[in-house]
Amino acid sequence: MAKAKGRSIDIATIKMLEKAEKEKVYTAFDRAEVIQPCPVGMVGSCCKHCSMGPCRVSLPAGGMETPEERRFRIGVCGATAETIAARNFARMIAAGAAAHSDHGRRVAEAFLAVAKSEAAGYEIKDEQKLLQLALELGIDIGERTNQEIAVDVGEILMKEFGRQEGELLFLKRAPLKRQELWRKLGVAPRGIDREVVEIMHRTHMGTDQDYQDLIKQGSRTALSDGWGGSMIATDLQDVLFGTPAPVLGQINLGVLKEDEVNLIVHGHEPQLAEMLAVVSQDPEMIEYAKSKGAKGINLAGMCCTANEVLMRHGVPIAGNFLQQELAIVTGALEAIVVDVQCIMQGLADVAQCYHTKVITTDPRAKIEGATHMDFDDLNAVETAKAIVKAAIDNFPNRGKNIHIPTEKADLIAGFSHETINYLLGGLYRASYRPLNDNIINGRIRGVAGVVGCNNPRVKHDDVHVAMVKELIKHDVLVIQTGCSAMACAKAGLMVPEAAQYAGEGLASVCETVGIPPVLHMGACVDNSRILIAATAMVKDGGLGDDISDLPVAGAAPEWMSEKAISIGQYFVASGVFTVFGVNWPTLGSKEVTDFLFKDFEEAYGGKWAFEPDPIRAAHLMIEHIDKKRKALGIDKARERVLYDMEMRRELAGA
Ligand code: SF4
Ligand code: MSK
Repeated sequence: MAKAKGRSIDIATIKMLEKAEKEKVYTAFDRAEVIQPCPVGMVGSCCKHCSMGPCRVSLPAGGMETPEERRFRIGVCGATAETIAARNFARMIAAGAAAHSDHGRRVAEAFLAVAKSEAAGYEIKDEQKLLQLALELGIDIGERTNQEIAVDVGEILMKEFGRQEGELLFLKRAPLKRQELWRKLGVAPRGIDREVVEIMHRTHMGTDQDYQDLIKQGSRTALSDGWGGSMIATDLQDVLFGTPAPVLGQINLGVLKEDEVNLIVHGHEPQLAEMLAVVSQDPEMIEYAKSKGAKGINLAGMCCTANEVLMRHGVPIAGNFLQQELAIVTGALEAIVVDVQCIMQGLADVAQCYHTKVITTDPRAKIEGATHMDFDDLNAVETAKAIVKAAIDNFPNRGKNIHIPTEKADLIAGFSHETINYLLGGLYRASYRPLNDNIINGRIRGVAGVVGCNNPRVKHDDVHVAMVKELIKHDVLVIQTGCSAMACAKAGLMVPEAAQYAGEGLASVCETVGIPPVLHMGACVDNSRILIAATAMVKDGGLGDDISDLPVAGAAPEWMSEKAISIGQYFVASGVFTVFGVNWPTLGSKEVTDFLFKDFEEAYGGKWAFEPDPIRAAHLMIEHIDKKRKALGIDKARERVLYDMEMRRELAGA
């Protein structure tokens, strides 16, 4: 019990860890204890880019070295600790950007297939967003059908991946000053694939050996993710499946049901999950489930796929990244259906101890020991039915040792940029004006984006929740995506009642507008929504003329994925101060770390920081927000926030 309690703050997780221990089932929590991180690799000081190495250029014990010692702390080829740390960091960005962007490419392919009527079962759900996108891209609307327009939109955006010159189209969405800065610094991305390939080339043995130059290409590549691949994914998903609007949902392992076929969809791309949401409610499939002794079919989500289907269909979330194996440990999961990213190979091992089927569905992501059932966008209904049927057929195979924890929490999800615009400004004057006004008058101190994964190197969910509570206590409105959003939702922070944890100013705004102090904005690719929201704040006026002027900050306190590094880098290069926890992958080089943590601010207006303690990290963010408030000349307003009845009436009428 004590061991499990030390690993998570989430009761459902603790209960399943205890069950796993009793049943001698080993999960990521156990493996993280057995496998200690390599101290050289952890700080970015190991290079294995050629077979003269691998070369480990770690600092001597104590971290200090003489210039003489430093001369010998180099690889066989002469690569310095700086070059090695920067190369490793750049490759993390390349992998993260590639993952997000390949997601965007698959969505664009599905989008084009729907537009050309080749993918039965899908349809364009958000006509208004399609037309806005078409206008933005200079596409003729006239009397043309939505499908004709969508073909043009899909083809133009698909070309962004293979574009060789010029600039990505969505860069124009950024504040003008930011666009000019990117051009001046030479980091405006040309094409999405091109930037990733160029990092792989530059980091090949004997190519780019200047750490600043390597990081510069890292910025260019990360920007091609945030303002390219991820943004394309988000926009096309919205047009195809609907732009999220607030929806009440439930989260945690308690959403699994003892008397129904439980099916979890896990991964990132929403095409499969969308179709499973439809097919699992098909009366024919429900009848089939009943014929096997179940009362129905219970679809739930995990990781970012969960965010996608919750926002658009209200499908409950079973848990975040570190709960994936624990869902199997309940003994009540018939199938975990996965697509791409953040899927632990350990699922297949854990599933061996229970009846759960692990079903891979994407040709790019197979797992030894899992069942592979190709999901085909062009034959989506039939392939989704076959997957659901496989889960139903597995229901009679359940063992006796079933325990579904009772814990589950309510949350409100679906705060897209469009929704925030509407909620704050109303249907006819949709804008960010009330948000900006409340920042200027000090009721809201600033805005923080807290995102990212879980990592068993730290106590599960603890760092997210502690950081977010500290931020809202100090009147910082928090917006969230990914597994971080799920951690805070489980802790009850995504319902309006959570205003009780907020400072007086933030609480009063939340109560007036009817929003929680912590807003769920979607999945990992939806961090692009945060870029758009930040740009909207700049454009609404009163808070400077660039993202770097805003009193905002970002964090990924339990990060583990290379995608998180790409996200962090595009936020920093867009002008946002960003703090990461757990560990920092360039600590092996003081120069590279100082470059990212200090020099970057001068060039980009944003910079990185590393602080594993959530309270200290929250205060770094608050300090940054206060620094920006001071520069904007709105720091005095904060000191005057004392609420009498008149002020409350004025706020209610705002
Ligand atoms: Fe060692 Fe240089 Fe080869 Fe890296 S590229 S493994 S530092 S010799
Ligand atoms: S799923 S990238 S563990 S947030 Fe997007 Fe969660 Fe991190 Fe994967």
